[in-house]
Amino acid sequence: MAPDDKDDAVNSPLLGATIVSALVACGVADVVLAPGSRNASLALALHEADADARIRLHVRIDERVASFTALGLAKGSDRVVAVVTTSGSAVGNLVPAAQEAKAAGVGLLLISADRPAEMIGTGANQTGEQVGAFGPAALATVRMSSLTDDVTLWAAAVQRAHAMASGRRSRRPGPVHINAEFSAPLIGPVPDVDVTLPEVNGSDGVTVHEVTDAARTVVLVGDASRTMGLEARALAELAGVPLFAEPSSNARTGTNAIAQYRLLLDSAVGTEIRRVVCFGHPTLSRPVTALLSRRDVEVVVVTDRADWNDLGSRAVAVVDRVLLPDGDPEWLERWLAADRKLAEERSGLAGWDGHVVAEAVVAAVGPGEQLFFGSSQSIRDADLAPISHAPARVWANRGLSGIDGTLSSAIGVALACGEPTTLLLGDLTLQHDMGALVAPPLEPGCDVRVVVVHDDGGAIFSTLEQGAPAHEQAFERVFGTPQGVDLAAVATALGWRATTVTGEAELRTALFAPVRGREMVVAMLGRGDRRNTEALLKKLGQRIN
Ligand SMILES: Cc1ncc(C[n+]2csc(CCOP(=O)(O)OP(=O)(O)O)c2C)c(N)n1
Ligand SMILES: [Mg+2]
Repeated sequence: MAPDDKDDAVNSPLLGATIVSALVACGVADVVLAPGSRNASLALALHEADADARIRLHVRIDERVASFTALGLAKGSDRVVAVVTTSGSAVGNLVPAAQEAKAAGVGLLLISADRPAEMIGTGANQTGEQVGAFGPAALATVRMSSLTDDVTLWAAAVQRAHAMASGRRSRRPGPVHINAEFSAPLIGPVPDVDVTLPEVNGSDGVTVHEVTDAARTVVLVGDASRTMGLEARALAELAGVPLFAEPSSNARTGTNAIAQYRLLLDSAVGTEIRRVVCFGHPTLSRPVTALLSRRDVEVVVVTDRADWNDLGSRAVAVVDRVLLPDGDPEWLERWLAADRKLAEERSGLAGWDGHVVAEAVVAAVGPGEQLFFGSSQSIRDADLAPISHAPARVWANRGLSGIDGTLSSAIGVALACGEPTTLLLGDLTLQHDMGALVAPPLEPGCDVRVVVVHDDGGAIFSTLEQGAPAHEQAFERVFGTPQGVDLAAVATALGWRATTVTGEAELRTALFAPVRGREMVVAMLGRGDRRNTEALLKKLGQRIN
């Protein structure tokens, strides 16, 4: 204990034990702990609960790794997961995972041990403003103190926090703020304003939207849970309409899925779309955003969330379910034919690039396995890969599409599901979460294969405006950011089995072996051709008739 520590902690062991017991009573199964002094009573209570098999404890030294591991555990188990830290700057390291959890709607309990409030601002060691540390990322803050010894009150506080985290009390609980700013002049003639508002699902009951004519309709699925993905796929197949499914939609399979829909949206058949039934959170491409913003396209949003996604603000209905009549078989056949034709044209271009890696990974994982995609180019390359008819369960952090915490999240999914998990990600994304390469020897392990697309820098930026020749001088230093790291050597030093591959056959051989323990496959690529390849693909897609 620090000499400036004035608090009287006689009730602290009781508080720590009460919090842990209340977590167990609420049904929390996994807790991630980052050790410290202030949270010692929680650490001991958690250790005991783990020994009694009342919870599963995961200890991580880095709070950011701990919190993204908790995020992955929560996603994989579809349950609230707690992450426990000590006081001070430790707490701030939970912010990125909290932001992702907020955006993606994942239940986390962020439990920080703090000093008594009276010591804040005195200069006492490790005293900072922890209340409010998450800003808008946290749905609410519940406070507890060992100045009392009221176990009932403490337990109730944990239960309240759990109920809010789980979303049990409403679809998506949290404070809502409307801030209207009025500038002078404040009065004048009142203009006529004609607004059309979407039909929105209510807070109780299930809203069904019946579409009477499914002509020129498509089903689009962004990042989505397995349940939602299955629902979307079933709708498309029952109605016989094309299915556009992002890699983390859990719907990218079956007879109606159009593998290269993104490239076909500007083709002749793409311009004929008149209705999109949209599930999940589409984030991957500008052509999709443009489609959802088109004035000649009616958008119907299917969601179980109060904060639905309507990228182009064009939704005519926001509902729990949609009924579609039979679509036109010719419409579906035109899409399937366009997809086949584009695939043929692309096959002549195939070289060793990110598309080949993504294709090989998608083809290598199957039912009973988990597949996690990092942000950036890898998931977009997988969005053009052939449809898998025996897909794995798929995951990605698409709430805010960060490149942070990706390996931690995938390890969390692997720990939660207990199934072989493959992660496909870029080299910078991996380096952003290098701490997660540390495999704590006393902790539960998992089978995880990390496939790194090592093109030494951010390939995605070459495809964007900053990749144009005009910015060539600055590009490598401020966008490409090559780090020159031998990732296989780093992984090996931290106890991973690592292989480096430089061609497709080698990659497929490496992926063929079953996933056992912690293994990394580093696919060495160049970034040089990215911009031209993307431009060529765009052109090929536009020309398909
Ligand atoms: C936390 C966070 N910081 C920065 C970004 C911006 N960003 C998007 S992609 C990217 C580069 C990713 O490079 P890499 O992982 O190598 O993937 P590649 O583009 O090469 O496929 C960056 C820095 C982000 N999405 N998230
Ligand atoms: Mg890269």
